[in-house]
Amino acid sequence: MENWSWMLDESASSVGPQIDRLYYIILVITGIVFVATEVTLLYFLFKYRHREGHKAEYIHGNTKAEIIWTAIPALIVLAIALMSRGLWAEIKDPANVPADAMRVMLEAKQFEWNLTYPGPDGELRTGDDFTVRNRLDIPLDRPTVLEMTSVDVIHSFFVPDFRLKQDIVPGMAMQMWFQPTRAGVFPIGCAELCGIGHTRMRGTLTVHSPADYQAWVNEQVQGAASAAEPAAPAPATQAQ
Ligand SMILES: [Cu+2]
Repeated sequence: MENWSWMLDESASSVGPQIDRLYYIILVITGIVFVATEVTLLYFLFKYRHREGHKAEYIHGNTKAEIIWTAIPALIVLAIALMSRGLWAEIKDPANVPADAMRVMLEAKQFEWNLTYPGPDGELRTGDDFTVRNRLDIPLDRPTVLEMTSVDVIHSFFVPDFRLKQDIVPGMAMQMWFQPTRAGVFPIGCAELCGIGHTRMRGTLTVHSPADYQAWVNEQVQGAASAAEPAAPAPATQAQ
């Protein structure tokens, strides 16, 4: 609790500052509405309290007031939608994914994240791809785009430090890109109650320096190759 703060932690992705800005704008608007509503409530509680000799009277409402208090929130919500629309499209519209982005496939299922990486050839959907469970490892120097699918129910891929969250709906292909701004290890969670093991659906996002990322890829590819080898002699030992 020593580092506790009212403010958000420093973000670790290129879109973080813009999302934080929207967050604080919405926090200020809802904060003002909250305080104004509560103050008004307390005022009326006091003003119309029970007093001897005062009789309650029937009033029918006020159309003008109702129009005003419906229109103002509607305009505020519309303004927030328009303000956030551009950033949403920038992150999630496939047309805006940078051409040099590294493509990683993310398959959500009860209760894990399976991530398929382009192997040493840098191309996804080729023979040297490899799949890792609950680990998203990416290089610092370039954008990453996630191609997200779910095999069972709705999950939500959530990286708080990157300010990214995306529902993954079965039958739909979702995309989201981002560029990390610093190396480090960040938690991944599922933000959609997706079944009994929902809370186990956690992972880590590791941002490596470019050289470290290459080393990690080589390690995974070699690991996959050596894991495949001992599988062949297994029937012979069983036959003894
Ligand atoms: Cu889930």
